[in-house]
Amino acid sequence: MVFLTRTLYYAKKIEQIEKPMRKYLRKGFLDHLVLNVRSGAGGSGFPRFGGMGGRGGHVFLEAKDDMTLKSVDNKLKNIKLQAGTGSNSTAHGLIGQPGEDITIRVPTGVTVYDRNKILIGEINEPNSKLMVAEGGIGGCKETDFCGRKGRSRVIHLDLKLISDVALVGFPNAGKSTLLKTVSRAAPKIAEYPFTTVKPNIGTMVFQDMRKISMGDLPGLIEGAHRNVGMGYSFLKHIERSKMMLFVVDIQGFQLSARHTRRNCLETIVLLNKEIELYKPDLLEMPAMVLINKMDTPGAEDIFESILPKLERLDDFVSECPEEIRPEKVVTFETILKTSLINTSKNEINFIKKRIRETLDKCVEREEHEEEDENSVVKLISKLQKGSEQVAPNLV
Ligand SMILES: Nc1nc2c(ncn2[C@@H]2O[C@H](COP(=O)(O)OP(=O)(O)OP(=O)(O)O)[C@@H](O)[C@H]2O)c(=O)[nH]1
Ligand SMILES: [Mg+2]
Repeated sequence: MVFLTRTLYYAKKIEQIEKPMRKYLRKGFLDHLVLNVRSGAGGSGFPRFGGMGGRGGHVFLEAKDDMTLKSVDNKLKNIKLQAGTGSNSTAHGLIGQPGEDITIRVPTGVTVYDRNKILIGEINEPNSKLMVAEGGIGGCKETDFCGRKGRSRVIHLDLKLISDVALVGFPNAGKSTLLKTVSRAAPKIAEYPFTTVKPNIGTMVFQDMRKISMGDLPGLIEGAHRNVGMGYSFLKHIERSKMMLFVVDIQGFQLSARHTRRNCLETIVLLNKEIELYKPDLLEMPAMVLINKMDTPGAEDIFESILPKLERLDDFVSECPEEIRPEKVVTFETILKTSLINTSKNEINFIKKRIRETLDKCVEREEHEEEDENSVVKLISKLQKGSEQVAPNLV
């Protein structure tokens, strides 16, 4: 009996961890797609004259900004993704023509894996190409003049959105309101949690035509890394961003009467913890926090009391209960407060300016660090070369 109870307990735990994303939540947004592709076979060689068959066609993926995985899926449904066969070598044409390649247009930001989840490659630049199945070589002396077969491959396309700034926050904090305020995007906004069920990207345009893209992600809650709420699958979209922007409600958050109420500081610590549990490296990314809903009762007093703790988050975190305490603590480059439903044009411009400054400051710092690293490498190699030159000749 005890054994059975234990087994059921663990089965339930595994089910909780691997709970798949509910289908209706994924509707309209695909960030994973599986394709079957086949490269072409090589043509036969011509043994009598040493002729070589044409190679089989390759299969490529090419990044295009106007594509989404949904459009790839719609377009390729019922289409056989098979590249052409190389032509045979003949007495009239000793070198066979190569088979026709196929190029599949996919969105920028796709990572490609094979069926065993082994990485084939990434396509992060628009118009860049990646070969996913190489055509068989044409028949020649080495192959006994038989063309090699094409390669059949199952490929997994995993899309991670690319935006400069990723919005991170609990549900209802005002992430979509921020995106709507600073860009021309029109995300859905409502007073209930989980209004946003798929990522949206908007672009902030500045007077000097500088553009900064911002990704609005579905809200995170405690246990997101275990796929609770909208789940962890959206956390991956932070990975390709340059900066995280935490948006939090000054009044904190409570999902329902059954759940613990978390105050504003706790929501920040919990977001930190969820990101850490997903991928601690993400916490090295530059971050900024926007405390929203400053129009609500007592907001100014709460802000005054939490500001010193926010500025020294490390100290505050060390006093937090163990279950919410992260090991690695995020550092906020900028702390702002606002009321997004009452913003004037000046305030919107101020928020945009601070986001831009924070982003640029961090990028600049990274470049400096890279330069410093490069100059150290150069110095070492110079010293090594120098020592080679002055080393006494012992012969
Ligand atoms: N009082 C007040 N309400 C706000 C403010 N900003 C946003 N709201 C309201 O808060 C609610 C949630 O806003 P959203 O922008 O949808 O929040 P979200 O973070 O995108 O929420 P999810 O998509 O559920 O994760 C809406 O009813 C907004 O009108 C604010 O500054 N003050
Ligand atoms: Mg939203």
